[in-house]
Amino acid sequence: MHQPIGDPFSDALVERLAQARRVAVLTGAGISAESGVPTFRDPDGLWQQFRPEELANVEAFLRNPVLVQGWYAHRRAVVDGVEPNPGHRALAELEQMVVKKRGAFLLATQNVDGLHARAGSEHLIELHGTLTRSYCIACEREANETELAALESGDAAHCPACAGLLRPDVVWFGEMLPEGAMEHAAEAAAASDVFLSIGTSAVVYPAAGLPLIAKQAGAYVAEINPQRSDIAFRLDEHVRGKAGVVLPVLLERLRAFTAA
Ligand code: BV8
Repeated sequence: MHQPIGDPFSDALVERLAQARRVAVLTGAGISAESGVPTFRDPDGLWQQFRPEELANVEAFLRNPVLVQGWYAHRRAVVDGVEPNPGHRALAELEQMVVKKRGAFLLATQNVDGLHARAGSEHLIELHGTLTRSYCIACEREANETELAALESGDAAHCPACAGLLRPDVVWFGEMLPEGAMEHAAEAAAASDVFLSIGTSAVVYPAAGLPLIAKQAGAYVAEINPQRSDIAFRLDEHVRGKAGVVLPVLLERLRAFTAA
């Protein structure tokens, strides 16, 4: 099949994806980069000025709750000010395409920005939780809008019910993922015909193990990323490109293939 210029996808990937009954996807911060949300490890990434050990763990939070709550308040403000990009929307369309032909689709994201849900993805697992919720570390009561607003004020925010500290509902280093999240994602990866790993450096486990679980189980696994990740050499295909640019091209190819 003739590949239009600027189309980095192999015919093999397009054909397999068009004919796939079960599709699973893992995304990382890279898919939100074109919405204006900084990634972690890129040169302008979040962790250039801070190290994950200083912020994304319980000890750092207890040592300096104002700093950590402030970092998340800043990230919430960034996310509130941006929109899902064509990459997020292309994945929501791919889900509809697969589900419409009675296939199985699952998107497991490491992102906590809520943009996949805002783009319309429904078969979605937020492996590392979400910035959009906070809760009290003492009584686990979820913070409401007013209490969240207090968080934005820069003070250490406390639960009105028990004065415990409020924390974001995200998974920090050394913490377990939400109950059943990894099991569900691993099951979908192992059952998938095609697995897409998009916008992730694939360095944080257990999430980064999902593409390898899919590969070991016989799926066709493609990575979509301007760079090659640490696990690219173990996958079937590396598609060099920005998610917001190439995913819409992939959907165009799939629509053309299906219409042919
Ligand atoms: C766990 C949420 C069981 C919060 C995050 C010692 C003690 C304890 C645990 C460990 C240990 N040693 C190792 C571990 C396991 C640890 C881990 O993997 N550590 C790593 C650093 C070695 N994992 C854990 O702790 C996990 N829990 O294992 O529990 C346990 C418990 C106790 C003891 C032992 C085991 C929990 C990990 C979750 C951490 N939370 N985030 C928050 O967001 O603040 S991690 C965070 O970074 C993300 O969620 C993501 O998972 C991770 C990686 O980031 P990426 O999303 O990949 O982003 P990155 O910037 O790295 O890369 C961006 C990519 O996009 C790049 O490749 C770039 O090229 C590309 N890109 C850029 N632009 C674009 C693009 N791609 C496409 N289009 C573009 N336009």
